[in-house]
Amino acid sequence: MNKLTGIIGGAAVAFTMGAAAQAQNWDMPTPYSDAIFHTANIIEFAADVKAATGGAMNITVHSAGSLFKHADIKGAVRGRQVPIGEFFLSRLSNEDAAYGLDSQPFLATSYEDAARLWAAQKPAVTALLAEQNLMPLFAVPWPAQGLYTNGEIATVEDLSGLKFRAYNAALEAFAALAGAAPTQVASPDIPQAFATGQVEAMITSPSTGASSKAWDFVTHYTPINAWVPKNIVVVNIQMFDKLDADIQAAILEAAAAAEVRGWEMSAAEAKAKTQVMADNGMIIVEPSAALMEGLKAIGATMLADLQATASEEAKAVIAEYQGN
Ligand code: PCA
Repeated sequence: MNKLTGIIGGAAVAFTMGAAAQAQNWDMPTPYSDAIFHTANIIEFAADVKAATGGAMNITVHSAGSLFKHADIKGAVRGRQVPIGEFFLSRLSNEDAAYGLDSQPFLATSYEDAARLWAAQKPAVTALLAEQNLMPLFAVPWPAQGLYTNGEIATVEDLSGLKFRAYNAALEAFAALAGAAPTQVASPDIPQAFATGQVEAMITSPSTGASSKAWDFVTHYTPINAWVPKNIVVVNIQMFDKLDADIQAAILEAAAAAEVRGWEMSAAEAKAKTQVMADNGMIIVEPSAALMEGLKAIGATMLADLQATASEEAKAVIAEYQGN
């Protein structure tokens, strides 16, 4: 139908020929549950696209890894099994360090820093993704990452030997350098991993802390604000290019709105979900100066390691970010 539309001459004609007859249906896999604000934001994005196109573009969101598992979403969009999908951007750090900079401990720790980092990172990420026929639509940060433990953690030494939940390579390295024993656990499996003793501590946002009911398995939350990692929504460029110009424009406009809205949702979450954890009996402790000093020293080691091995693109992003 797309080819035919192209042959008979064009976007505007096809678009006005009747939305229902021409309706495009896109399936969109996302990794996180409906309880997570990223998913809510994406559902709103899909609704915006549908409204703006008069129903001609219908994006069905398949959340919580129900269509493709998190690890497979990028490949599914690249391989045109689906036209669009969401994933945790720094998962791709093994492809190029430029993807992982938002998960470098203490490189960018506030929303202001995160916005500057994304501005520096976006051209590099866009160029890298284009090599795989992918285009970013929008990226939204999680709240700053904090520490979940049983008992108070006064210094880095207190983390020694703890079985530690990790979600990417940077967190695994960070935990290992802190003397902990990291294990990769996907976010839906967090409660189970704590319940079975597979892990006993973690670093994640208050969003994931609250959605996984951290109060069932840890006593303390320490907002170390270690980094502000992002989820990204990408489209397959070839599949996007096949759409009518009006629909493309509607998607880009809804994406720009979703990015703004997502950053606002994230900032509101940070406070609200920390409060949910307190209301459920968790003890919220400000980190000691000694703990922060120790953790930042690990961050400095990791950044030096990264600088030694990173692509020129990644190093240029860091330089631009730090120079601003
Ligand atoms: N939640 C996700 C990624 C970062 C975050 O805050 C997780 O814990 O898997």
